[in-house]
Amino acid sequence: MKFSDEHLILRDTVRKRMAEQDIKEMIKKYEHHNAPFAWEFVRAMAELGLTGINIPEEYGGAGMDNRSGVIAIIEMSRVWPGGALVLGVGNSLAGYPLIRFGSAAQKEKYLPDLAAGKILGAFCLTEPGFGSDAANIATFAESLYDGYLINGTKDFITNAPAASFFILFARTDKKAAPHKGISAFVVPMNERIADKSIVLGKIHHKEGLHAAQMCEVAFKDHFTCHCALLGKEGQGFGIAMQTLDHGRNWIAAQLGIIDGLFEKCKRHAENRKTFGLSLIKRPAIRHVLAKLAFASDVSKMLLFHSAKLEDEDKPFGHYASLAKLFSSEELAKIKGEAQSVYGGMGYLYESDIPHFMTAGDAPPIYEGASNVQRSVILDAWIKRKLLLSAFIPFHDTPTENSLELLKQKVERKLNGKKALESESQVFAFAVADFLPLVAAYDLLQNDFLKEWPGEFMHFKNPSHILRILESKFRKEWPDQNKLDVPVWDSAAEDVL
Ligand code: COS
Repeated sequence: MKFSDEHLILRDTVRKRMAEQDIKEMIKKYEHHNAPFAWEFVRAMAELGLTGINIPEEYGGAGMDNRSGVIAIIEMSRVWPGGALVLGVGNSLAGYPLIRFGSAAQKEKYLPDLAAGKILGAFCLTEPGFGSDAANIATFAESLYDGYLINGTKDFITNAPAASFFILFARTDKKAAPHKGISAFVVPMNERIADKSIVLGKIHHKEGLHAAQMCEVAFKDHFTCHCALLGKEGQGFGIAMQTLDHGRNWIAAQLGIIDGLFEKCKRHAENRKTFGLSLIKRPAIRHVLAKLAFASDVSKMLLFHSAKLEDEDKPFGHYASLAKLFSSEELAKIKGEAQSVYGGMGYLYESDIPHFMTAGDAPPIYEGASNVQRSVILDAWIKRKLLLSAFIPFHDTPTENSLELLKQKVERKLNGKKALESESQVFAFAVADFLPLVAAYDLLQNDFLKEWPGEFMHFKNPSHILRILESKFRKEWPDQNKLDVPVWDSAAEDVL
C-alpha cells in the first residue's frame, strides 16, 4: 500500500501540532464533564485545514482524500481521543452527507463555515427507543404545502450542544416499509430556535470523551422549509447508511488510541526499573507491547484498505465494518494490559492513562455497535460482497474449501435471517470476529507484503504479523465445540 508525500507530510504536521504545549493545556481545560466546548481546539485544527479535510476546495476545504482524513484522526486520537471525536463527527457525519447529497444551495450555506471551523453540525439519527434498529425511528416530519412540521426526540447526539445545523432523519411516510419511509433533512439551529421548537437536553455525563459533548435534541412542532430536504423524500435511510459507512472509517481511525497507549507504555517501560532490570527487558511487558503493535498494525491494514477503496469509488462499507470491529474490540480487550504496564501510576489522571481507558470503552458501542458490524460483515460475506481467500493455512483439516465450509455452516445456522435477528448468534458472531483476521491475512499477502507502509506501522517486518495471524488461525478457528454453546445456554436458563 503506497502513500503519497502529501499523506506523510499531513501525518507529520498533525503529529507535531498535537505534541505542542497548548494542546496539552487544552486537554486539561476541556477533557472533563461540564467544561466549556473545545472551540479552541476546533480553531487550532482549522488552521491546519482539518475541519474541512474532505470538503472540496471550491467550498474552502482542503479537498484531500479519505486516507488523509483517517490519518489525521489517528494522529489526533494518539494524543486526545475526545478532541479527535469532535473533529471526526464534524467531518464525517455532518460534512460528508452535505458534500455527497447536499443541493448547491445547502453546500453554499454550510460548507465554507464548516471548512473554516466557524461552525459544527451534528448527526441526528439515534432515538431513545431506536439505536441499532435505525430503520424504525419514530421522529415524524409531516409534509405541509410550504414545508415540514417535525416532531420527535433524538438522543446521544455528539456535538449537538455546539451545532449550528443538524443532519436529521425523520419518517415522512408512515405507510411505506420502515426504511423506505425515511427522509433526511439539514435543519439550521440558532439561538432563536433553541429552547422553542428545538430543545437541547442537558449535556450527558459520560464515562470519558468529555470534550465531544453529547445531548438529547427534541423537535417540538418544528417547522422547516422544503429546501431543508437532503436528497429526495424516502432516500433518508440510504443516506444514513452511506454516511455511517464513511463514518465507520473515521471511528476505526480511533485506533490512534492503541498507538497512544503503545507509545506511553513503551516510554514508561524504558524508564522504569523493577528488581534491578528495566521493564522493557521483561518478557511479559514486551509481549504486551507486541500485542498493542499487532492490534494497531492489523487495524491499520484494514482501515487503509477501506479508505483506499473509498478513494477509488469502490464498495468499501464491509471493510469499514471489519476495520471498526477489529480495532475497537482489540482496543477494549487490550487496554487493561496496557494500563498494568504502568502499575499504580496508570490509575492516576496525571499519567493520562485513565483518559485512554475510558475513551477505549466507546468505539465498540458508537456508530454501529460491534454486533451491528458483525451482522454487516456476515451479510456481505454470505452475499459474496466480501471475498476472502478460501485457503487458510494450518487449519486442522487444511482444504481449499475450509472457509467456504465455515460459510455454509453460518448460513445454515442463520437460516435466511440476519445475525441481529437470529437465534444462533453466538456461533455466527464468533465467525464475524474471526473474519477481520482472515481479511488482514489476505491483504497482507496480496498487497501489504509487497508494499509495507512502514512509516505508519509498528512492525518493521510484516512477516511477524503473518506468523501471528497463522498462529491465531490455529488457535481461534471458530468451532462450535470450542464455543460450548449448550453450556452457556443452560447457564443462561439458570440465571434468567
Ligand atoms: N449503503 C446503502 N444502502 C444500504 C446500506 C449501505 N451501507 N445498508 C443497507 N442499505 C439499504 C439496503 O440496500 C436496503 O435497501 P433496499 O430495500 O432498497 O434493498 C435497505 O437499506 C435496508 O437494508 P437492511 O434490511 O440491511 O436494513 P436493516 O434495517 O436490517 O438495518 C443495520 C441494517 C442494522 C446495519 C442498520 O440499521 C444500522 O447500521 N444500524 C446501526 C445504526 C447506527 O450505526 N447508529 C449509530 C448512529 S451514529 S452515532
